[in-house]
Amino acid sequence: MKKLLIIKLGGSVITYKDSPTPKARLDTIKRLAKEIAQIYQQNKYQLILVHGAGSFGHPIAKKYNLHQGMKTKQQELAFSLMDQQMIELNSIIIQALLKNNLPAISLPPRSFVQQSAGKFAGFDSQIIKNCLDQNQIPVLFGDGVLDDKWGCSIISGDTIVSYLAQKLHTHQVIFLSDVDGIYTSDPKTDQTAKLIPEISNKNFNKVIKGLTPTKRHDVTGEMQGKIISLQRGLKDVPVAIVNGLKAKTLQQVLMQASTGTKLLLN
Ligand code: IP8
Repeated sequence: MKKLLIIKLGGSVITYKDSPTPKARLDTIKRLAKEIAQIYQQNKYQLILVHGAGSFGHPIAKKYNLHQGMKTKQQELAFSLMDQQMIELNSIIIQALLKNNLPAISLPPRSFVQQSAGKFAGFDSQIIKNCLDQNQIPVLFGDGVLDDKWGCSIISGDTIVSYLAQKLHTHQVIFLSDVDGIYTSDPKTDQTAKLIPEISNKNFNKVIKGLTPTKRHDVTGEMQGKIISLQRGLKDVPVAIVNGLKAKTLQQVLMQASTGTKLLLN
């Protein structure tokens, strides 16, 4: 029986997140595709991949306030353009996976998720199970979706990860970030920030307080949003948050080498 691994490729790992226009980290994507192929070839795991939006989604969502709905013609067009940009990013990733002989299949959330006033209420995960049964690797992503109250809203890849992890019998969730894990404060601006090796129910609230989002280019709450959506969804599923910009971290996590932040809530 294969174990289910859900891997989130963070937007800051697969794109230059601070770029105002879409810009992919092609070399990193290539390397990660190779590393994912090595895991797949071990024949021990079923894989679900979920990727973030980075500069393909956040700047345009922020510019046109698409996380708060669409009312104007300009927003309608921007929503369409954002969705197209996400397809482009997804296609770059699928192509890299295919080059490594991975049977990756794209599942754009906009085609099966509808939200209500920005709130996610789940979706039918049977399609994902069917893909896994056929040895396919479903690839989902944070996306712009229709919203019955606002017209449109954004679903973060993190929400999808925590939903799937609770719906399916998940062995482990791995988040690839552009830093080594969760820190006591933002390691990019605070030199005194310290890596938190483990998050449990005990230190959860304290950790959350230290994570103040910069909101520069991000419409889904950065690390704080990530952890909060994890806490809602992930009970009893081990989570590792590690640096995807460093080679071989994925393998290290699976070999239980202590790296990054481990999170286990119950
Ligand atoms: O980067 C956001 O997904 P995330 C999706 O996983 C868009 O939070 C389109 C901004």
